[in-house]
Amino acid sequence: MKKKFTFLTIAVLSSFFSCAQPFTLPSLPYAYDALEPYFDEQTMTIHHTKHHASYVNNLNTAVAATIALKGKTIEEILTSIDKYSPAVRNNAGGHYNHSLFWTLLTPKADSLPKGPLMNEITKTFGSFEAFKTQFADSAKTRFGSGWAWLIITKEGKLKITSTANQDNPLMSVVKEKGTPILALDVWEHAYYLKYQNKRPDYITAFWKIINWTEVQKRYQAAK
Ligand code: MN3
Repeated sequence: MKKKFTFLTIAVLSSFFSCAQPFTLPSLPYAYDALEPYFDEQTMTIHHTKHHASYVNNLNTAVAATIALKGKTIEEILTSIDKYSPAVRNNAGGHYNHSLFWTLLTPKADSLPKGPLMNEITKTFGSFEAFKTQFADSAKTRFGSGWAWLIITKEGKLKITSTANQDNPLMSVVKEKGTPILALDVWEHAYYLKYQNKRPDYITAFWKIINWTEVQKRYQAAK
């Protein structure tokens, strides 16, 4: 009886582990329509259940086919991304960037950051308005698809950057590296249904739904 139980346990566990996918699509921390009227329900639904989901699926497929990727965390993959294929770069980036992006949005947004982060933004950029302008310019001028970032450099300084495609500031291949604490997706799939060609209007809407509590938390953790 005991032997049979052990055998069964091993069989169940091994089938579980052989099917288990290393990366999974995280749930959104709010409903698909919660960010209306700034980010619309249809865009949020497609963005999460189709775009983000396919980065996760493609990343899992790439991991299954690459021995060197087995057991690696997303951060470990990104910081040595130069060792892997373009498929890993695009999909590991896509998964990390979107997982972060969702947590930086909220229907209950404060209009301004508070405390040490606000002080540091003012010190670095002159004023919150100046920071906003510089971040928005970075998002507007990213040609084609990509992301705008607020990062903390290894010297502990705030810096605004942007990257192409699904690259991000953790990747070994990007010029301006750091820990991202704020991110904006400027791929057309993020705004086209509601804003069409008007990327600046989408960027204006973004300021209304930033989760500054989360940005502040990431700032404190990275310092
Ligand atoms: Mn996207």
